[in-house]
Amino acid sequence: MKFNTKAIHGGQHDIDPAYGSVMPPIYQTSTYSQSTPGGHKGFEYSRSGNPTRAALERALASIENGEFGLAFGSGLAAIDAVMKLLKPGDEVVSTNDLYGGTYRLFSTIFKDFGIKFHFIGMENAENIEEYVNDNTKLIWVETPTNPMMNIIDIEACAKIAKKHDVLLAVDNTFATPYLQQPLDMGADIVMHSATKYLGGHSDVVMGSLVVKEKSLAERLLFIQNASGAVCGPQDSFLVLRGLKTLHVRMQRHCENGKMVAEYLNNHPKIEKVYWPGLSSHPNHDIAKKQMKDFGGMVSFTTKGNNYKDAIAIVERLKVFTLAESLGGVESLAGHPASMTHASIPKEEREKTGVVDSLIRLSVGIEDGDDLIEDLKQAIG
Ligand code: P1T
Repeated sequence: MKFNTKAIHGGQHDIDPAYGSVMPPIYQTSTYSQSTPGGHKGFEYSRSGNPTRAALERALASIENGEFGLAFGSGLAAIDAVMKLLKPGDEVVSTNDLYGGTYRLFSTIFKDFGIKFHFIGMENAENIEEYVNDNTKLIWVETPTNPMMNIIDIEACAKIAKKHDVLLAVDNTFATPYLQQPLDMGADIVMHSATKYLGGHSDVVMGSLVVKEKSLAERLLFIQNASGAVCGPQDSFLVLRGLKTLHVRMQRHCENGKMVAEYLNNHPKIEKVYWPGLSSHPNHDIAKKQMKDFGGMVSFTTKGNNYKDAIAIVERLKVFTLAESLGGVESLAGHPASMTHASIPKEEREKTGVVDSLIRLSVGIEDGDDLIEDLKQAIG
């Protein structure tokens, strides 16, 4: 089955044997009757499993070309579950430019649990090997990175992970499986903030993991149930509905992303544009190799690197809404240094390029001309 068909039908065979409904019913229940202890019809308690969530989890596995999907109450809850595979003394090599909340989870909560993190630039994957030792259990990759849009070679990372027998997890939130499928490139775990493109309508907070290997899935399923950070049936339904249009939304996000990136790239007041589709992007060739297109996330800085100029621009935008988050049908603008990445110390974030004039756009699926007009009036 090809991707566009999978997005609609993947894992959804015979969804409602009772009435044949085309969408799964929302099983708004916490528990299930049993004829005798253990005599149930596949579900016993909705933390452990719920039929609506199960329908979504099968769909997630299908679109990522995996075998097992797991849905969580947020993207961070999904990452938290991956980290619980580890023990004190274990080490993680992680992308240094990554979502601020992921950095906070790693560098505060899990650091205090005795896990050591090496935050490094992975644009050249060879850098990773220097930090891998006998204690290393996981390589954590975000690509494209949030918010600098760095591209990391997933296949190269997978080779290193296999060689040293460590897990490779890829946060695929910015790309989505429409653009890249990390499991096919050798990753062990693919993670999403399903809050973003998978849900696609800015109405749900959710996270997901997809894996191929059964023993790894069993460990993660145990953690999902034991820690309990699951999502509810209503939210599962909404994300499943979102998935069905992922391919058409992504196509337009990419078209509009290109239009916006090229407009900004030719604007005299703009210093630098970060979008992997530009031939000037340092890892454009890797993006071309591993992504089908280049997505709708675009970051840029203004000339003079002035905090006030950046704030004035995001305040003047009218079609773009100034807000946290990304990946919905509507265009959003954010100021990473004071919003999504404020939890990263200034000197750390500036090392990766998150300077005061950086603006991040989540380019939506409105008419591209209106988005350009809006940027024109806001930048001047
Ligand atoms: O917000 P939540 O669903 O918990 O997902 C966390 C997360 C994980 N990974 C990436 C790449 C992300 O971008 C996020 C969330 N990001 C934002 C809220 C943001 O505005 O960047």
